[in-house]
Amino acid sequence: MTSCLMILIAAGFVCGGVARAATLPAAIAGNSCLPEGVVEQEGNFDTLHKMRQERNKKAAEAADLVEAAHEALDRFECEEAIETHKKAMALRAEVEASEAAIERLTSGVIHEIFRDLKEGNKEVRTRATTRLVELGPEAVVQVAELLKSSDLDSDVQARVRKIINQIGNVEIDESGLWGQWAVDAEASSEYGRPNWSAQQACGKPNTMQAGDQQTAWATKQQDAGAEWLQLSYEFSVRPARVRIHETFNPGAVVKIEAQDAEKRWHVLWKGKDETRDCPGWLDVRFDPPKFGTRVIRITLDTSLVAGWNEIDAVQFLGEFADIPASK
Ligand SMILES: [Ca+2]
Ligand SMILES: [Ca+2]
Repeated sequence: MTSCLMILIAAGFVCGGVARAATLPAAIAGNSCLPEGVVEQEGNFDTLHKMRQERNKKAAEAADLVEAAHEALDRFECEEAIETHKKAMALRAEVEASEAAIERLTSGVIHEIFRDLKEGNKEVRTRATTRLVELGPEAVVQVAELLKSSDLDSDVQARVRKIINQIGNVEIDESGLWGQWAVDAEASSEYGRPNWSAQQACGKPNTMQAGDQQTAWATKQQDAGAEWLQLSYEFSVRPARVRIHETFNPGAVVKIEAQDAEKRWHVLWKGKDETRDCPGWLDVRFDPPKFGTRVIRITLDTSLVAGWNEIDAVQFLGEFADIPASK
Protein backbone atom coordinates (compact mmCIF):
# COMPACT_ATOMS: atom_id res chain seq x y z
CA MET A 1 0.00 0.00 0.00
CA THR A 2 2.87 2.36 0.82
CA SER A 3 4.44 1.91 -2.61
CA CYS A 4 1.07 2.34 -4.20
CA LEU A 5 0.65 5.69 -2.47
CA MET A 6 4.13 6.75 -3.53
CA ILE A 7 3.33 6.03 -7.16
CA LEU A 8 0.13 7.99 -6.86
CA ILE A 9 1.88 10.97 -5.31
CA ALA A 10 4.55 10.85 -8.00
CA ALA A 11 1.80 10.80 -10.62
CA GLY A 12 0.34 13.97 -9.16
CA PHE A 13 -2.81 12.31 -7.93
CA VAL A 14 -4.65 14.95 -5.98
CA CYS A 15 -7.49 13.99 -3.69
CA GLY A 16 -10.77 15.82 -3.89
CA GLY A 17 -13.17 16.22 -6.75
CA VAL A 18 -12.92 18.36 -9.81
CA ALA A 19 -14.83 21.56 -9.53
CA ARG A 20 -17.70 21.27 -12.02
CA ALA A 21 -18.48 24.95 -12.06
CA ALA A 22 -16.47 27.02 -14.43
CA THR A 23 -14.98 30.33 -13.50
CA LEU A 24 -17.37 33.17 -14.10
CA PRO A 25 -16.77 35.66 -16.83
CA ALA A 26 -15.02 38.78 -15.68
CA ALA A 27 -17.17 41.77 -14.96
CA ILE A 28 -17.73 43.95 -17.92
CA ALA A 29 -16.53 47.50 -18.03
CA GLY A 30 -19.31 50.03 -18.20
CA ASN A 31 -19.20 51.05 -21.82
CA SER A 32 -21.56 49.98 -24.51
CA CYS A 33 -19.14 49.16 -27.32
CA LEU A 34 -17.94 45.64 -27.81
CA PRO A 35 -14.75 44.57 -26.06
CA GLU A 36 -11.59 44.42 -28.10
CA GLY A 37 -11.22 41.31 -30.22
CA VAL A 38 -14.94 40.51 -30.35
CA VAL A 39 -16.51 40.90 -33.74
CA GLU A 40 -20.19 41.60 -33.52
CA GLN A 41 -22.07 39.07 -35.60
CA GLU A 42 -25.16 36.97 -35.49
CA GLY A 43 -24.14 33.49 -34.40
CA ASN A 44 -21.93 34.57 -31.51
CA PHE A 45 -24.60 33.34 -29.14
CA ASP A 46 -24.95 29.96 -30.84
CA THR A 47 -21.18 29.49 -30.84
CA LEU A 48 -21.06 30.40 -27.17
CA HIS A 49 -23.96 28.06 -26.39
CA LYS A 50 -22.12 25.15 -28.04
CA MET A 51 -18.82 26.00 -26.32
CA ARG A 52 -20.50 26.16 -22.91
CA GLN A 53 -22.26 22.85 -23.47
CA GLU A 54 -19.03 21.21 -24.54
CA ARG A 55 -17.18 22.71 -21.57
CA ASN A 56 -19.85 21.53 -19.09
CA LYS A 57 -19.86 18.05 -20.60
CA LYS A 58 -16.08 17.74 -20.30
CA ALA A 59 -16.08 19.09 -16.74
CA ALA A 60 -18.73 16.53 -15.76
CA GLU A 61 -16.78 13.73 -17.46
CA ALA A 62 -13.60 14.80 -15.64
CA ALA A 63 -15.44 14.76 -12.31
CA ASP A 64 -16.77 11.25 -13.05
CA LEU A 65 -13.29 10.05 -13.96
CA VAL A 66 -11.80 11.41 -10.73
CA GLU A 67 -14.49 9.56 -8.84
CA ALA A 68 -13.73 6.38 -10.79
CA ALA A 69 -10.02 6.82 -10.02
CA HIS A 70 -10.78 7.05 -6.31
CA GLU A 71 -12.92 3.95 -6.53
CA ALA A 72 -10.08 2.09 -8.27
CA LEU A 73 -7.76 3.27 -5.52
CA ASP A 74 -10.16 1.91 -2.92
CA ARG A 75 -9.88 -1.45 -4.67
CA PHE A 76 -6.05 -1.10 -4.62
CA GLU A 77 -5.99 -1.11 -8.44
CA CYS A 78 -3.22 1.46 -8.62
CA GLU A 79 -2.47 1.34 -12.33
CA GLU A 80 -6.08 1.79 -13.26
CA ALA A 81 -6.37 4.62 -10.74
CA ILE A 82 -3.40 6.41 -12.29
CA GLU A 83 -4.58 5.92 -15.86
CA THR A 84 -8.09 7.12 -15.07
CA HIS A 85 -6.76 10.08 -13.15
CA LYS A 86 -4.49 11.04 -16.06
CA LYS A 87 -7.49 11.07 -18.39
CA ALA A 88 -9.36 13.25 -15.91
CA MET A 89 -6.50 15.72 -15.72
CA ALA A 90 -6.26 15.89 -19.53
CA LEU A 91 -9.97 16.73 -19.69
CA ARG A 92 -9.57 19.33 -16.99
CA ALA A 93 -6.79 20.96 -18.97
CA GLU A 94 -9.12 21.12 -21.98
CA VAL A 95 -11.83 22.71 -19.84
CA GLU A 96 -9.43 25.34 -18.55
CA ALA A 97 -8.16 26.07 -22.04
CA SER A 98 -11.71 26.76 -23.24
CA GLU A 99 -12.43 29.15 -20.37
CA ALA A 100 -10.60 32.14 -21.79
CA ALA A 101 -12.33 31.81 -25.16
CA ILE A 102 -15.72 31.43 -23.46
CA GLU A 103 -15.08 34.46 -21.29
CA ARG A 104 -14.15 36.61 -24.28
CA LEU A 105 -17.16 35.53 -26.27
CA THR A 106 -19.54 35.88 -23.30
CA SER A 107 -18.48 39.46 -22.86
CA GLY A 108 -19.32 40.22 -26.50
CA VAL A 109 -22.62 38.33 -26.42
CA ILE A 110 -23.73 40.20 -23.30
CA HIS A 111 -23.17 43.50 -25.09
CA GLU A 112 -25.22 42.21 -28.02
CA ILE A 113 -27.98 41.13 -25.66
CA PHE A 114 -27.99 44.51 -23.96
CA ARG A 115 -28.24 46.21 -27.36
CA ASP A 116 -31.20 43.98 -28.31
CA LEU A 117 -33.01 44.50 -24.99
CA LYS A 118 -33.13 48.22 -25.77
CA GLU A 119 -34.82 47.51 -29.12
CA GLY A 120 -38.38 48.62 -29.82
CA ASN A 121 -39.04 45.38 -31.72
CA LYS A 122 -40.65 42.88 -29.36
CA GLU A 123 -39.36 39.84 -31.20
CA VAL A 124 -35.78 41.04 -30.88
CA ARG A 125 -36.31 41.77 -27.17
CA THR A 126 -37.84 38.34 -26.54
CA ARG A 127 -34.93 36.60 -28.25
CA ALA A 128 -32.46 38.63 -26.19
CA THR A 129 -34.38 37.80 -23.00
CA THR A 130 -34.34 34.07 -23.74
CA ARG A 131 -30.61 34.24 -24.44
CA LEU A 132 -29.94 36.12 -21.25
CA VAL A 133 -31.86 33.55 -19.22
CA GLU A 134 -29.86 30.79 -20.90
CA LEU A 135 -26.59 32.45 -19.89
CA GLY A 136 -27.63 32.49 -16.24
CA PRO A 137 -27.76 34.82 -13.27
CA GLU A 138 -24.18 36.12 -13.61
CA ALA A 139 -25.00 37.39 -17.09
CA VAL A 140 -28.13 39.07 -15.75
CA VAL A 141 -26.00 40.89 -13.20
CA GLN A 142 -23.64 42.02 -15.94
CA VAL A 143 -26.50 43.39 -18.03
CA ALA A 144 -27.81 45.19 -14.94
CA GLU A 145 -24.36 46.77 -14.58
CA LEU A 146 -24.42 47.90 -18.21
CA LEU A 147 -27.83 49.44 -17.66
CA LYS A 148 -26.61 51.29 -14.57
CA SER A 149 -23.79 52.94 -16.44
CA SER A 150 -25.74 53.65 -19.63
CA ASP A 151 -27.31 56.88 -20.71
CA LEU A 152 -30.73 55.79 -21.96
CA ASP A 153 -34.15 57.43 -22.21
CA SER A 154 -36.08 56.76 -19.03
CA ASP A 155 -38.70 54.77 -21.01
CA VAL A 156 -36.12 52.42 -22.48
CA GLN A 157 -34.37 52.16 -19.14
CA ALA A 158 -37.62 51.19 -17.42
CA ARG A 159 -38.35 48.57 -20.06
CA VAL A 160 -34.92 46.94 -19.76
CA ARG A 161 -35.12 47.09 -15.97
CA LYS A 162 -38.48 45.31 -16.06
CA ILE A 163 -37.01 42.46 -18.12
CA ILE A 164 -34.05 42.13 -15.74
CA ASN A 165 -36.37 42.00 -12.74
CA GLN A 166 -38.53 39.34 -14.35
CA ILE A 167 -35.49 37.19 -15.02
CA GLY A 168 -34.35 37.87 -11.47
CA ASN A 169 -37.44 36.02 -10.25
CA VAL A 170 -36.19 32.84 -11.85
CA GLU A 171 -34.55 30.39 -9.45
CA ILE A 172 -32.39 27.45 -10.45
CA ASP A 173 -32.73 24.12 -8.66
CA GLU A 174 -29.90 21.71 -7.85
CA SER A 175 -30.24 19.92 -11.20
CA GLY A 176 -30.11 23.16 -13.19
CA LEU A 177 -33.84 23.44 -13.90
CA TRP A 178 -35.27 26.96 -14.07
CA GLY A 179 -37.97 27.54 -11.49
CA GLN A 180 -40.61 30.24 -11.66
CA TRP A 181 -43.50 31.39 -9.53
CA ALA A 182 -46.87 32.00 -11.15
CA VAL A 183 -47.67 35.46 -12.51
CA ASP A 184 -51.36 34.78 -13.17
CA ALA A 185 -53.96 32.25 -12.07
CA GLU A 186 -57.60 31.24 -12.44
CA ALA A 187 -59.61 28.41 -10.93
CA SER A 188 -62.78 26.32 -11.22
CA SER A 189 -64.05 28.16 -8.13
CA GLU A 190 -62.84 30.57 -5.46
CA TYR A 191 -63.87 31.02 -1.87
CA GLY A 192 -63.49 34.78 -2.17
CA ARG A 193 -61.82 37.64 -3.99
CA PRO A 194 -59.22 38.91 -3.41
CA ASN A 195 -58.85 36.75 -0.29
CA TRP A 196 -58.64 32.98 -1.01
CA SER A 197 -58.80 33.72 -4.76
CA ALA A 198 -56.73 31.91 -7.41
CA GLN A 199 -54.44 34.97 -7.50
CA GLN A 200 -53.32 34.04 -3.98
CA ALA A 201 -51.43 31.12 -5.56
CA CYS A 202 -49.27 33.57 -7.58
CA GLY A 203 -45.81 34.59 -6.48
CA LYS A 204 -43.57 33.03 -3.87
CA PRO A 205 -45.03 31.29 -0.80
CA ASN A 206 -46.46 33.78 1.67
CA THR A 207 -48.49 31.45 3.88
CA MET A 208 -46.06 30.26 6.48
CA GLN A 209 -48.56 28.81 8.95
CA ALA A 210 -50.91 25.92 8.35
CA GLY A 211 -54.58 26.73 8.53
CA ASP A 212 -57.37 28.50 6.73
CA GLN A 213 -55.35 31.50 5.54
CA GLN A 214 -56.59 34.12 3.08
CA THR A 215 -53.16 34.25 1.39
CA ALA A 216 -53.78 30.83 -0.19
CA TRP A 217 -56.29 29.70 -2.84
CA ALA A 218 -59.41 27.95 -1.54
CA THR A 219 -62.34 26.49 -3.50
CA LYS A 220 -65.92 27.63 -2.91
CA GLN A 221 -66.96 24.28 -1.40
CA GLN A 222 -64.85 22.18 0.93
CA ASP A 223 -65.49 18.73 -0.50
CA ALA A 224 -67.20 19.15 -3.86
CA GLY A 225 -65.04 16.70 -5.86
CA ALA A 226 -62.95 17.78 -8.85
CA GLU A 227 -61.64 21.38 -8.88
CA TRP A 228 -58.75 22.91 -10.82
CA LEU A 229 -56.23 25.70 -10.49
CA GLN A 230 -54.63 27.04 -13.69
CA LEU A 231 -51.36 28.95 -13.45
CA SER A 232 -49.37 31.02 -15.94
CA TYR A 233 -45.66 31.79 -15.84
CA GLU A 234 -43.43 34.38 -17.44
CA PHE A 235 -41.17 32.12 -19.49
CA SER A 236 -41.91 29.07 -21.57
CA VAL A 237 -40.01 25.94 -20.46
CA ARG A 238 -40.17 22.21 -21.09
CA PRO A 239 -41.80 21.09 -17.83
CA ALA A 240 -39.75 18.76 -15.63
CA ARG A 241 -40.87 19.41 -12.06
CA VAL A 242 -43.74 21.05 -10.16
CA ARG A 243 -43.69 22.01 -6.47
CA ILE A 244 -46.99 22.78 -4.80
CA HIS A 245 -47.07 24.51 -1.41
CA GLU A 246 -50.09 23.08 0.42
CA THR A 247 -51.10 24.98 3.51
CA PHE A 248 -54.43 23.51 4.66
CA ASN A 249 -55.67 19.88 4.55
CA PRO A 250 -53.00 18.70 2.09
CA GLY A 251 -53.13 15.53 -0.01
CA ALA A 252 -55.94 16.22 -2.50
CA VAL A 253 -53.93 16.85 -5.69
CA VAL A 254 -54.56 14.13 -8.28
CA LYS A 255 -53.27 15.47 -11.60
CA ILE A 256 -50.94 18.06 -13.15
CA GLU A 257 -51.22 19.01 -16.82
CA ALA A 258 -49.47 21.38 -19.20
CA GLN A 259 -50.91 23.29 -22.15
CA ASP A 260 -49.10 23.17 -25.49
CA ALA A 261 -48.97 25.91 -28.14
CA GLU A 262 -52.24 24.63 -29.70
CA LYS A 263 -53.90 24.90 -26.27
CA ARG A 264 -54.14 21.12 -25.91
CA TRP A 265 -53.66 19.69 -22.43
CA HIS A 266 -51.07 17.00 -21.69
CA VAL A 267 -50.87 15.06 -18.44
CA LEU A 268 -47.50 15.56 -16.73
CA TRP A 269 -48.31 13.65 -13.58
CA LYS A 270 -51.19 11.63 -12.20
CA GLY A 271 -51.06 9.93 -8.85
CA LYS A 272 -51.44 10.00 -5.11
CA ASP A 273 -50.56 13.15 -3.26
CA GLU A 274 -48.75 11.91 -0.15
CA THR A 275 -48.25 15.37 1.36
CA ARG A 276 -49.01 15.15 5.08
CA ASP A 277 -46.88 17.94 6.52
CA CYS A 278 -48.70 21.22 6.69
CA PRO A 279 -47.48 23.54 5.35
CA GLY A 280 -45.95 20.94 3.07
CA TRP A 281 -44.71 20.46 -0.48
CA LEU A 282 -45.99 18.10 -3.11
CA ASP A 283 -42.85 17.82 -5.24
CA VAL A 284 -43.20 15.85 -8.47
CA ARG A 285 -40.69 15.26 -11.25
CA PHE A 286 -41.28 13.78 -14.68
CA ASP A 287 -39.60 13.39 -18.06
CA PRO A 288 -39.97 16.68 -19.96
CA PRO A 289 -42.35 16.55 -22.92
CA LYS A 290 -41.16 17.84 -26.31
CA PHE A 291 -43.04 21.13 -26.08
CA GLY A 292 -42.48 24.26 -24.05
CA THR A 293 -45.23 25.90 -22.04
CA ARG A 294 -46.07 28.75 -19.71
CA VAL A 295 -49.39 27.31 -18.53
CA ILE A 296 -50.11 24.40 -16.20
CA ARG A 297 -53.26 23.12 -14.51
CA ILE A 298 -53.52 21.33 -11.20
CA THR A 299 -56.56 19.15 -10.51
CA LEU A 300 -57.69 18.30 -6.99
CA ASP A 301 -60.21 15.77 -5.81
CA THR A 302 -61.41 17.86 -2.89
CA SER A 303 -63.50 14.95 -1.59
CA LEU A 304 -60.33 12.96 -0.86
CA VAL A 305 -59.34 15.06 2.14
CA ALA A 306 -62.03 16.58 4.35
CA GLY A 307 -62.12 20.37 4.76
CA TRP A 308 -60.70 23.07 2.47
CA ASN A 309 -57.58 21.94 0.58
CA GLU A 310 -55.65 25.19 0.20
CA ILE A 311 -52.72 25.96 -2.08
CA ASP A 312 -50.43 28.89 -1.30
CA ALA A 313 -47.96 28.86 -4.20
CA VAL A 314 -46.80 26.70 -7.12
CA GLN A 315 -43.29 26.61 -8.44
CA PHE A 316 -42.95 25.43 -12.03
CA LEU A 317 -39.55 24.12 -13.13
CA GLY A 318 -38.22 23.10 -16.50
CA GLU A 319 -35.66 23.31 -19.23
CA PHE A 320 -35.58 26.31 -21.49
CA ALA A 321 -37.78 25.53 -24.46
CA ASP A 322 -36.75 27.81 -27.26
CA ILE A 323 -33.21 28.80 -27.87
CA PRO A 324 -33.65 30.41 -31.25
CA ALA A 325 -31.03 29.51 -33.82
CA SER A 326 -29.58 32.41 -35.74
CA LYS A 327 -30.21 32.72 -39.47
CA1 LIG B 1 -61.72 18.76 0.85
CA1 LIG C 1 -49.95 32.74 -1.56
